[in-house]
Amino acid sequence: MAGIPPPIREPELKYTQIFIKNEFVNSVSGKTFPTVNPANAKKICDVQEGDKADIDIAVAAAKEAFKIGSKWRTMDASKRGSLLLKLADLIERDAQQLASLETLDNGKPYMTAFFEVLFSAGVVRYYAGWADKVHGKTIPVDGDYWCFTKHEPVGVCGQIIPWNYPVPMFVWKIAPALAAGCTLVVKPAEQTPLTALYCASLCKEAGIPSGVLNVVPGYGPTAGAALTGHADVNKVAFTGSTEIGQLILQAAGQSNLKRTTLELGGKSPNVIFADCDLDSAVKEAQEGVMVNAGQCCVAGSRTFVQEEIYDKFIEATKKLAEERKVGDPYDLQTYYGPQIDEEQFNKIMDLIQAGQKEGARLVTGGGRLGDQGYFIKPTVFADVKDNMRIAKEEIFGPVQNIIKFKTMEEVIERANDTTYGLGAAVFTNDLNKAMTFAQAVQAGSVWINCYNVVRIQAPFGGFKMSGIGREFNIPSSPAYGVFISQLIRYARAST
Ligand code: TXE
Repeated sequence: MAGIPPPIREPELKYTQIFIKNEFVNSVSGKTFPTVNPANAKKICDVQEGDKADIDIAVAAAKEAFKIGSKWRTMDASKRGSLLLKLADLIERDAQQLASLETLDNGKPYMTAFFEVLFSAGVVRYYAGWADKVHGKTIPVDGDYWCFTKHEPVGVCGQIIPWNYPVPMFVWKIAPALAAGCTLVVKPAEQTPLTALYCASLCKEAGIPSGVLNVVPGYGPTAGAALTGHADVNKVAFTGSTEIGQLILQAAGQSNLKRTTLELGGKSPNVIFADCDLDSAVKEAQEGVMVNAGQCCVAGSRTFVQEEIYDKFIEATKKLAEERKVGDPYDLQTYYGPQIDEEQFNKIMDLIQAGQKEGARLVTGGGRLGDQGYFIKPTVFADVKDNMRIAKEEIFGPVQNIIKFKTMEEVIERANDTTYGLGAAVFTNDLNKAMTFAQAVQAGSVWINCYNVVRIQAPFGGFKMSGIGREFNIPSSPAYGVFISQLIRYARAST
């Protein structure tokens, strides 16, 4: 595509160690772990494996950097903003390298990775602007007094990120914290440590002082748990499974009542009314679930289709799924690549089999693609019932479940009949229907005639067991917390 530099199929592997106090160091234990290319299941390289001892050192460094009078604490807020602007420029400068590395370590198509890197630079730039605009209030209290509020950075933030969007997740977590003046220890997912370490080197190059940002790759139950249970960590921001989110909340309670932001799983409903623009709804609904090989927290994994257009919708969806190009992620035409690892691959295949056993109609796909790596064919089920496992559990794979419905009242109840509440969408040309659904559905983001529109200026997060708190906030006290808001978007004018 014009304007995009070509991918580097064998990007240089410069950073494979733990990043503490602006230096790359080996783990205390001397242990390493392999990171694997999911497109061929071969080891890319070994990475230093952080554990409790390394987390302790990293937290101590972050605590030191946060001390009153430290370089970071005395830096002008506007200067923090300018460092973030520099970081955004560096991310853009190295977009080709970062995207190539992401494709290698994660398996996502290079084109997607490239745009995610550019998006991430934009996120950093957005927060650069916030650094000197976090204002307090003056409050006319009763009596001979005046009162003002001042926002303070929370302190040492532990940031635990998943593997599905490694660069965006890294910047979503670090940029608001740095803008607010916090210090950080980041634990990237064990499947995808390479781009986080590369970004750490860019933070150093941008001039972020020593100890402010530390990155400790390692496993969840060891390095991750050490971070969440640490008494000197003031906040943990986590994106991952609901199951681990529950553990993190427990660890926060048992250690020091650290604040937590949790962005967890979903089983998002996408409701297609008969009066929609059918072609657009078919395309958006499928992309809403198959993007990133289905490894997306807001994936619209329950497609409710009104009975009048049910058969037509299935036919068009099948055709589209069979046209999708799945395979080599370095090929610019590839729509999606492999699943992240064998565990995720097996989980998805197990759910596909459960769907068949429980009586859903397999319209297309349903199996492995090729004989190496973790590729799965675009899979579509029809006649899915609400109580089937594929309609209840987060699949996190390229599996679209089509469910028939008749009326608005019925579909609202069924859409909300889940423990999750991350995303939801409605396709209709009737504004009343769109607004009725948008207000009744329990979800942090509601899309109308579009799907998966995520913008840095709007809050992002879940209802119910999809999480606590919102991304795209500034972690300062007292003004941050749980703000429940609904995001309603009109991306396309209906004609
Ligand atoms: O997630 P985990 P996994 C969902 C999706 C997927 C399932 C399992 O359904 O199939 O979760 O994926 C760290 N203390 N999502 O196993 O385990 C771990 O090292 C502290 C949705 O990859 O939640 C990694 O850095 N940390 C999701 C991060 O948590 C721990 C994205 C996520 O891993 C830990 C990913 C512990 N005890 C998966 N155990 C989304 N919301 O987008 C693990 N970790």
